[in-house]
Amino acid sequence: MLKKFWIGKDLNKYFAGFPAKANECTVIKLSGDIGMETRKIIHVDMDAFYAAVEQRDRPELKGRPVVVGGSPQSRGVVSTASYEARKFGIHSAMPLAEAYRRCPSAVFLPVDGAKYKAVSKQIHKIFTGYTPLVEPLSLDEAFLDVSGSTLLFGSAPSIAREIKARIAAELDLTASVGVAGNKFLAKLASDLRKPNGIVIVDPDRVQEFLDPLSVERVWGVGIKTAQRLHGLNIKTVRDLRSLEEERLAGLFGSLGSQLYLLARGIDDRPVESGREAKSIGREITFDADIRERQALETILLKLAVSVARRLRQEALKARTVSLKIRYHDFRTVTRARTLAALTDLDQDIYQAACDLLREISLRDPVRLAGISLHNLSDQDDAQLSLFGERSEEKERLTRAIDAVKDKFGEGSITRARLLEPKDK
Ligand code: TTP
Ligand code: MG
Repeated sequence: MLKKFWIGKDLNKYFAGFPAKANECTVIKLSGDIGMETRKIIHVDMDAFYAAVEQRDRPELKGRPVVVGGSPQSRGVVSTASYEARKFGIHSAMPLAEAYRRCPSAVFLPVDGAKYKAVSKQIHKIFTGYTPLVEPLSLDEAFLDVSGSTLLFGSAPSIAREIKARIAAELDLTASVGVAGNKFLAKLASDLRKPNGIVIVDPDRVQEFLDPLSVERVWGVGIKTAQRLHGLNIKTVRDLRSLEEERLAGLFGSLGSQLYLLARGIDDRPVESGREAKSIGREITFDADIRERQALETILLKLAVSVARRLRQEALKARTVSLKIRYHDFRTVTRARTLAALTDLDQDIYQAACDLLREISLRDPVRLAGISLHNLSDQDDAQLSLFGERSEEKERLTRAIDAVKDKFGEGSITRARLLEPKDK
């Protein structure tokens, strides 16, 4: 079967001539929001960034302890320290006076924000040579989704190696890089062999990779949560996995449900590269697993009504509808469809989601369904109806329903199919 890759506005700009049109109506694998089984994420984090830039620009500082943050006589704190200075126990956020006490022979330098910003721009430019889906976390750190780039640039690990090599050759700096199937794992990986490291998480050995790590490394676990977990004798990710989902949710609320998934290496957060990548989505985890298509379609309707309403509240329209299904064993598939025209109507989104559901096997029970909208725009590019019925009429009806909801609340009007038997 011919595999089609979605090429949105961004990607078209980048990879002109690739065999797909942005506005054709086709079932696609949406780069940036594809199922975790195929997503390829790279996390890059520069080593001792401010200090490394200073050492590069003043070669006499290479190999010496360098502390960036200001004069040791000032009351400021350390922004960062070179790896040579870290051997003395100096680290970010430590008072400069304390850093001086630990290593009086270190070179103390002021923070040159403009310079680091300029270098950061150069690094970003290298990233966007491989994918437009780049999400910077700070001046020296970013996620890249290269799922749609491998045909052109090779495997994710080879892209990661190339990026490291280019940062070294073109900027004379080193970076640590993680490659994995999601953001959580990629960020963990980049941190494991610092400085100048590369860690590739084999999708088949995620649990092996995660289990020995301490719970503090799990996204969302701060000092307080770590203390509570230690109190329960939970020290490693392997220990964390022994807690049942209900128990974790009871202990930590929604963070608990997140920890349950992360401990199993599951993280669906997409790489968000700015306004164009902004998405609106909603998902529901069911109380009990579902197998029946009709029950799932009812849930899709509820989700479609909800995300379409959000869209209209933000005065946006969407071109791409994405459906996520998670099975009882956490396998997750995502399918997306680019529509022929922008829409903010419940029916259009519901219809697209139902079409996508037909692409997905329902042999196994499902524990979660989600709809997300991508390729959002505040421009009205077409009055065309997508699915036959006259669009104007549907729009008028939708506005009227919104007006009632604005006035009387979200529950004031509900589609008959969404009513529970007891409501009838
Ligand atoms: P980090 O990536 O946290 O640190 P780093 O790059 O210096 O060292 P490494 O990643 O190898 O451990 O932060 C990036 C830059 O952000 C850092 O060079 C300086 C700045 N920074 C601060 O100004 N204050 C802080 O508290 C931290 C943590 C970083
Ligand atoms: Mg860094």
